Amino acid sequence: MKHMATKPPKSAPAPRLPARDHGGSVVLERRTQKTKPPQMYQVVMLNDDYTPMEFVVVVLQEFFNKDREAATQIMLKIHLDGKGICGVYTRDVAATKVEQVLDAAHKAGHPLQCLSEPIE
Ligand code: TYC
Repeated sequence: MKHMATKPPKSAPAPRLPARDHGGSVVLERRTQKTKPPQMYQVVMLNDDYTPMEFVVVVLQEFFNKDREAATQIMLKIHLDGKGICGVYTRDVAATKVEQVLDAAHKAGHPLQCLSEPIE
């Protein structure tokens, strides 16, 4: 096989066997934590000339759990700067948020665009 679709699984970590000291008691070695925090993704919303401001504010409240004040600030930032961050999530949650926004915008007939991108 020339190309593998996914990486082969990493081999399992060596089992932590109890060490015995000379007195016969069991001592467990301390291991440093190996699990990394997951890669996080920011959901970025883009400005356009057609989507109503009110629609963007409602989307930010509904899908990104912003209160009306925060949603309005984010919408205005996008309107003025061309884009803005709606929230930061794990990959699948970010992908779901993007889908929800695009679906709501499409159903309402607005060209609103958003995307997710890895951070750091
Ligand atoms: N620029 C839009 C208008 O003037 C409002 C808008 C804000 C659109 C943010 C998209 O992501 C957006 N109606």
